[in-house]
Amino acid sequence: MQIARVAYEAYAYSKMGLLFGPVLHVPSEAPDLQATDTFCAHRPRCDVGYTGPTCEHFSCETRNWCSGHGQCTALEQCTCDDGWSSENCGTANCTGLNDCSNQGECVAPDSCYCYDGFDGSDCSQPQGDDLNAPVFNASHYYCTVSEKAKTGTSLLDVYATDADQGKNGAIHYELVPYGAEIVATSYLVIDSVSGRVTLLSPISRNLLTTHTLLVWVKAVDGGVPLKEAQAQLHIRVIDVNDHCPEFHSLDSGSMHFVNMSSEINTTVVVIEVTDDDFGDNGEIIISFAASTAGVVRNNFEVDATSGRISSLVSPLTVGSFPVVIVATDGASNPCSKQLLITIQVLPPDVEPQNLNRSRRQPQ
Ligand SMILES: [Ca+2]
Ligand SMILES: [Ca+2]
Ligand SMILES: [Ca+2]
Repeated sequence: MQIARVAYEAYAYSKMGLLFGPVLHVPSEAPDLQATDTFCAHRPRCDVGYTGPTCEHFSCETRNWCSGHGQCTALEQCTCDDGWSSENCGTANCTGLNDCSNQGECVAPDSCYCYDGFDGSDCSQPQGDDLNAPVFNASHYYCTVSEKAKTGTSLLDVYATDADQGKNGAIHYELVPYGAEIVATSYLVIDSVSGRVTLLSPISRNLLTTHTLLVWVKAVDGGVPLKEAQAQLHIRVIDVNDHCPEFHSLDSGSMHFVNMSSEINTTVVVIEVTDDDFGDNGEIIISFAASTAGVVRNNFEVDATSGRISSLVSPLTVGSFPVVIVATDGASNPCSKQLLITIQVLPPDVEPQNLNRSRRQPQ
């Protein structure tokens, strides 16, 4: 908490005007200090209009950050890009289009969005009948993507046409969940004008219940009422081997007892292993390590799939045997994990059940 104390003292001194350097535009009240605060968390909230680690930079916060159409050149002062005006640069200029003839919205410089019933670049014309629905160039679109593909990766382009003119023939695209499969639309985004589908975020394959995402894509025209068409997107997600086998239930060095006179095929222990990948990447082969002693191999075997270790002969060789278990997945770039256990073969007069019980419940 030393850093926290220093940070707070710096804040307090700044309020008393005892610090030299840039003027700090911090608020009049001290910020709340939390027990787990770090220096960053102690950074004072800046007065409106200021930003930066010590609030030394001016901003155009109350000007909506210049609406993305200008530069903040002084405190709460925007210099607008060409075609934009007003204090916050949020007003587009459509004087070249007769200000949309007062029958539409100027949504960008020299770009009108006409109200229902009006059409044309300056919205001066009446909107005719919407005669035709959009038509996709395919009813199904397919693509494949790795679960490691990054945000912004382009997946495919959809395309539709509309035989009408003006607003009635102007198409925009939308993604629509396929029934209850809303998860697909959370990973994808479509450019409403170009129809390009891109990744909104990487797809975690092990969070999906199926390896193919299904989603509808709509093409919607600007008619009143509008007409639309639908096509189906099939996004096949390829699993990447990003998980290694993991051992469960057993600690490294755990000891397992079996009596030397046990029958052949007596279970000594079952090694539980999981792998969160899919297909071959999630398939697991369990084996003894290559270095396993011959006496272990002569007395025991491990089932590659179930992980069950059982006796091969009777009687068994008495002794304490360290055994390294290897779990390897089936990927082309396989991942392996190892676990050390000890198998102890007991003389005939000692019951392994009693030893296991005493280890689990020490008195
Ligand atoms: Ca149309
Ligand atoms: Ca794996
Ligand atoms: Ca995976």
